[in-house]
Amino acid sequence: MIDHDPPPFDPDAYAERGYAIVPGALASAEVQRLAARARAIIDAFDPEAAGAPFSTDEDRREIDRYFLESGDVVRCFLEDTPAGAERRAVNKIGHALHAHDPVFAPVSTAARWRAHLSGAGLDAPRPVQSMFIGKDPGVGGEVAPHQDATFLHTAPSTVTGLWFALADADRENGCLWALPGGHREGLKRRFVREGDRTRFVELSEAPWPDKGWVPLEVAAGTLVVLHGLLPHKSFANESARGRPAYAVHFVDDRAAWSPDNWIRPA
Ligand SMILES: O=C(O)CCC(=O)C(=O)O
Repeated sequence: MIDHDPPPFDPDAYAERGYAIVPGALASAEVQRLAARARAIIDAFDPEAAGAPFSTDEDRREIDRYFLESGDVVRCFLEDTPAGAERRAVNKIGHALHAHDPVFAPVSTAARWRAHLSGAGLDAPRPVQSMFIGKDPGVGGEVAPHQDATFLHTAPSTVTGLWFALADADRENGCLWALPGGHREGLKRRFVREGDRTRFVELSEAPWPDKGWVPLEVAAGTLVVLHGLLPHKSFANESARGRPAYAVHFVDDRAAWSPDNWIRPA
């Protein structure tokens, strides 16, 4: 299903800023296939199966077994919509589309993105987590500032995100925002699993800066390569346009996987 060769990206700009923007990484037919596949998964999903709504407030994830058991399956998570809301929107589908979904898996292989991953410093890349993020019009929730290395820890830190826009993303519909250079400031917190419980371990008391964030406004089909220590976030989508995206997170197999990560890959 490779429609075309993905364009290269600039490793120097990546090293400097902590992210790289690669327009045209997915052909438009591929973008449409992925978006249609996500819609089909969501249409087949019974919201009652999801239990409590998924919350984008990180602290409430701690008690969510539905979340903890999703590392090796394809499962829908609900938006935290107010009680009594007519429609229960899906916030995301996770966390093993890269392994199990016939449409998402071929887009997720390391071979296809080898040059980008190697430019980002991963010579033995392995996908460990993936998610489709809906950001539906009017209901797509905020994603609080975070670093992906909080959730996927290796020593040394190697997690690298490949984030694909499946529609044009801009300030109006809740595009990604990043803190350029913030990947050099170290890891702020870790999300660790102890049995069926999880908790955050704070590594720095410094709050996220208010200033310096930049919007990553990109066209559908664009790939954004995200350094695992780069602070990023997105605002709620209050517009009438969706902002679907697909993200796959890779680690380098030569690094030591931290056994207290929430996810337990096979
Ligand atoms: O798409 C978003 O709004 C957030 C995605 C994200 O945080 C990630 O892929 O790590």
